Amino acid sequence: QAAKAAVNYTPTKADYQKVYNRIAEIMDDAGEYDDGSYGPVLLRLAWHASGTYDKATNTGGSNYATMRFDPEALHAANAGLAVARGLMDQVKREFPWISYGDLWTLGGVAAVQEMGGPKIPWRPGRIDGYARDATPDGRLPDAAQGAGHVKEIFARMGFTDQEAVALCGAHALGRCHRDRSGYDGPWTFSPTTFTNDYYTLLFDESWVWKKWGGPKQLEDKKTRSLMMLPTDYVLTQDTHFKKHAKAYAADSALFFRDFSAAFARLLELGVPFAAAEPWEMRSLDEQK
Ligand code: DDH
Repeated sequence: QAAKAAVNYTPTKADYQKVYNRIAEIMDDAGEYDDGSYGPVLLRLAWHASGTYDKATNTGGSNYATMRFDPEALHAANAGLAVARGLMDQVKREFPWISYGDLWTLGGVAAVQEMGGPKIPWRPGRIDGYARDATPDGRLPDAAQGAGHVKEIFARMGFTDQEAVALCGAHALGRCHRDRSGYDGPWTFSPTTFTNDYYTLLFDESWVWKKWGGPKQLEDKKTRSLMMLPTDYVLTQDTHFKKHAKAYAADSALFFRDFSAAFARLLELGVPFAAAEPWEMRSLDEQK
C-alpha cells in the first residue's frame, strides 16, 4: 500500500519550487565557465527542446524531451547542449520523479528569472517519450539565412512576427562558441543579465561584416567585441521585424511583457496539459 501511494504521489508546486531552486543554485556554480553562469546555455536547451514544434502535424516541442536521443542530440543546431543536459542530469538524480521535458523547460524559466528577466508562467505535465518520437533535423533556425527563413521557422511553430522578434531578444544573454556553432562572441556587454540591450545595440551601433576565416557574422564597428548573426541583423532590415525591434529598443517593459508571454507559450507548444493554470515560480532572491 505504501509503495502504491508513493507511485501515485502527485508532486506539488512546492516540490517544483525545490527543483527550480536547485537549478538556480547550479547555474551560479559555473565558476570559470563562459561569463560565470550556466544560465544562457540552460535557456538555449529549453528553447531547442521546444522550438522543434510543428503546428501542422502537432509533433515536436518539449513534451517527450527527445533531444536525449540520437540523432536529435547530434543535430548541428544542438552542438554544445550536452553541457546543459549534463547539468540537468545532476538535478534529475536528486528529483527523479520529474520528467525531462518539465525539467528542461523549468531550467529555461529559472535561467530567465534568475538573470533578471520577467516572470515566466510555467506548469508541469510533459512526459518522457522514446527515440521514435524524435524530430527530423532542420526544424531549428539556421543563423546564416535571411528574414524569410526566420519568419517561416517561427510561423511553423505558430508564432507571429512580433512574437518571433520578442523571442530573439534572448540573445541579450550568452554567447556564440567557435567549437559549437562556429560563430564567436557575445551580443551584449552584459551576457548574464536579461535586458533589452540586444535591440538597442542593433540600432545604436554600426554593424560591419567581420573579416575572418569563420562563418559570416557582423561585429560592432566601435569596439569589435560584440557580434550579430545574419538572422539577428534582419530584425533591422525587414520592415515588419524592424517595427517590433524598434518598439522593444524603446520600451524595456514592453519587451519584458511580450517576451514572457511568447516564451511561456513556446515552452508549452505541443504539450497536452490537464486543465491546471500555470504557476509563477519564486526567484531565489524572493525567498531570502
Ligand atoms: Fe539563439 N543562438 N538563435 N536563440 N541562443 C545561439 C546562442 C543562443 C539562433 C542561433 C544561435 C533564439 C533564436 C535564435 C539563445 C537563445 C535563443 C547560437 C550560438 C546560435 C548560432 C551557439 C553556440 O555557439 O554556443 C538563431 C539562428 C535564432 C533565430 O531565431 C533565428 C531564441 C528564440 C532563443 C530563446 O531562448 C527564446 C541563447 C540563450 C544562446 C546562448 C547560449 C550560450 O551558450 O551562451
